[in-house]
Amino acid sequence: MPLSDRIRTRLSGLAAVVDATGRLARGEHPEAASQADALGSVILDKLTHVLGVEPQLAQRRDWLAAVSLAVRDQVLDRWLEAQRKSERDGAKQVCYLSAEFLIGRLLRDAASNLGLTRTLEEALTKLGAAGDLPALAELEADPALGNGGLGRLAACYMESMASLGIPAYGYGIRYDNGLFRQGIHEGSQVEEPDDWLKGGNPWEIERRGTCFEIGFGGSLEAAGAPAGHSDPVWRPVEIVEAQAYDVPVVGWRGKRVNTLRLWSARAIKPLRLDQFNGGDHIGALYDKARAESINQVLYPSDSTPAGQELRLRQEYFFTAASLQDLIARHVSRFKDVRNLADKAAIQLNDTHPAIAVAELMRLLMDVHGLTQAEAWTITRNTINYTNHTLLPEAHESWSVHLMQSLLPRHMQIIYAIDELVAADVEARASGDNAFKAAVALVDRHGEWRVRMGNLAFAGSRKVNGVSQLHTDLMKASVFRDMDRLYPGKIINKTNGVTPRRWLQEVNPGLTALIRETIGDKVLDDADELKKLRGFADDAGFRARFAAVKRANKLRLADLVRNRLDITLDPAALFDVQIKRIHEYKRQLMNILETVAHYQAIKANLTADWAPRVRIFAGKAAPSYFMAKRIIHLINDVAATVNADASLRGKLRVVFIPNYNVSLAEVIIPAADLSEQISTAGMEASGTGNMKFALNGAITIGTLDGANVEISEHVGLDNIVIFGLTAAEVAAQRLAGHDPRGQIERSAKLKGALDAIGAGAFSGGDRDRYRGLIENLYAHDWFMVTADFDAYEAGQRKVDAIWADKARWGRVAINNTAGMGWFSSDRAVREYARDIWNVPAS
Ligand code: 26Q
Repeated sequence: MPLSDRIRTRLSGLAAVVDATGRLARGEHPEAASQADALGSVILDKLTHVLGVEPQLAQRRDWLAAVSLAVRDQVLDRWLEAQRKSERDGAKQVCYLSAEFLIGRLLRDAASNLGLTRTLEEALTKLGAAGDLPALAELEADPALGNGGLGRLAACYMESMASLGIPAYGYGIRYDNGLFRQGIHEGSQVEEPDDWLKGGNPWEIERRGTCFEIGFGGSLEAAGAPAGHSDPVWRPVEIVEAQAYDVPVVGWRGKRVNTLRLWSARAIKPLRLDQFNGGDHIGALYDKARAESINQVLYPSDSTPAGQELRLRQEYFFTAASLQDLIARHVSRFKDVRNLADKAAIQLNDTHPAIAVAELMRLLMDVHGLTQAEAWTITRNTINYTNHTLLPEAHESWSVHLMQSLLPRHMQIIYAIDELVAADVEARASGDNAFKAAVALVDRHGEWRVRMGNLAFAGSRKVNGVSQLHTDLMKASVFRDMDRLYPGKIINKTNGVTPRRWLQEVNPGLTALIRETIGDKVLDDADELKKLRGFADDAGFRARFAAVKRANKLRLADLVRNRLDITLDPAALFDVQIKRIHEYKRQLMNILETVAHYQAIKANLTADWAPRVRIFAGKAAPSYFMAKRIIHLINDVAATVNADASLRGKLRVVFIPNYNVSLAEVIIPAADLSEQISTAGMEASGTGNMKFALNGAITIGTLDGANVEISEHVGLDNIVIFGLTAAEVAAQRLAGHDPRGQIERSAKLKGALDAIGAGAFSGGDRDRYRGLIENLYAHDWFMVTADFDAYEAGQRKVDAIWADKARWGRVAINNTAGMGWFSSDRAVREYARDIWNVPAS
């Protein structure tokens, strides 16, 4: 039957399967085929009645929109049901406040968690849509509302909370422009805006009725309230409106659908009509432009806080809107704000929303009339804080001057909390002024600044690190004094990743093999992966495991050929480092070893070199000069190596531009080797490390962050650990590290640096990498020279394992088998039990 006739037939059958509201009548179609027909009918209905497109003329993007809306209908049913249920049973809710949610594309995720993927594929085939599911799904914009690990962790936790049936709201910012798109021009990074909303977003629902006013600036006036009650009235000079956009978060098997509520700013009076009529057409829109600037862009820094006022406005904007929303919902449910701590747990994802401590105090005192003491108790029983970094330059602080002018009432409250903390010190260690200064919320050395870490810490019930090592180091360094003042407050919650997205969805081949081998229970309990250990010695299973990996490598090779016109041999070892470019993550050490390896091959072309592909991807903060130079070096080395015919079949180097969640989804299942080589003590946890191992890659890594726990779970025989420990790094820094001596003692490192310095990869330009090299000789804060030889030896160990295919297979399988514990379900269950005090299934 021709397409148009088929469509007509489907449309005529529509009424039978779609009820009056356009929803698919569930449960009436036991047969898979009829389910596909029913879903197909809804898709056609969306195409014609929502998008207004003639099915025969529909383009791929129209099909994608129609499919997304059809799946969304099913999501909405469960979403409303979840909300009704929470309303009924008055359950405690989790509020996850995060400036970043790196959620990735949603169609495949939602379809997969609802068990709709097959039906959808079938429906599309039957409809003769302009593209199959993978082709359509790839057209979806990848919402890049985060920089990296912290934002992606928030997304994994949202998915796990829904999967475990925990009522939760994620609160963040609806950035008009996500993280910049990275282009590579003549080897260097160029940044382009990411206008991801251009094509519309079927996954969000604009909540016109959910708006809150957010004030900035102005002054405080005395109101003459009774003693013990809050007196000042804050009269902001500027007020913007926060408007909610909700994105559904679908749990595994549709267990629960939670809400990710993202705020967008708008002016209360967007147009000054008299000014416009007076001819000032631009000036008349000033308020609109100023308000909307708040959610215009995501700050592209992933470590150093940008000191701009706009950043503080963003932080306060989304935090204040979220707390107002939380309290409004709470009061409407329970009629009283005093039991807030029993009914809500707030989690601060790093210090970006730390102003919540002062804002919650303000709302409780100034709006709800509680005393400071009452407000302080509720605040400290409701809020919790997760720290994600030890880098001192990444610890947020705002000048008292700025805080005072932008948020005068909050500054006053911060001083009041500061006094409470000082009183706690006095009670413990009377007269210890050094102690007092260390835990103070206001740093009074030089220009006075508010320390957001101390504010978050003081205002929280629990404070957690994201791996055991990181938590231990938190207690020993940044929060040593806070830990002494409030012992027991710091706890560890090692990160996890969702096995739905990071195994089932990205690696259907491996998932099918695993299910066939150990059964379907693994889909609901990642701990079941352990059972794969029993198959590591099974040559037949190893062959199938290897075949899946090879298929994934072919897919990545396709992508690289299409995007970069470079051909990769799927038989080569795919050695991957993908993450933000940062000196502490040591992409520089990786590329230096690549150069050393290249030189070794060149010196002995006839030896039996195991073919390797060194794959890099990652963005550098636009203002991070060193990181951008490292990207340039990787591209320069890639150009030289890949152009050298004598290396064909031995070594390839690729830098894949514009790293994002979608790219990670193709690269990770295709990796043989995972590079997790940060300077020990500097990577708080890492989560990419977990995704690679879960997909059967072997890790070469330092004893840093969660690598330590990965090595415990997979066993030291199944991971290549090298280099200084965190304690050794600290000791060596203290004793004075001698990078020049290290370089002189390492022929390979010296050879690589000399070649780069001589312009071997920069067309004879000796200046391009002078700064990078001089910095290594002079300081080498990140211990690249100290760890280089150990890293190089580790790489040779990798070669030795690779040479023995049976051994490689066993090790790879043991990695997948050992990763169940790193499921975000485990992590979220621990948060639920030890921090939020909410039930989880
Ligand atoms: C702060 C102020 C102004 C502008 C930007 C920022 C900013 C933005 C993002 C500061 C830090 C970040 C992100 C930090 C981050 O991603 N940390 C990573 O968190 C992961 C999840 O816990 C860990 O696995 C990583 O080890 C850690 O680096």
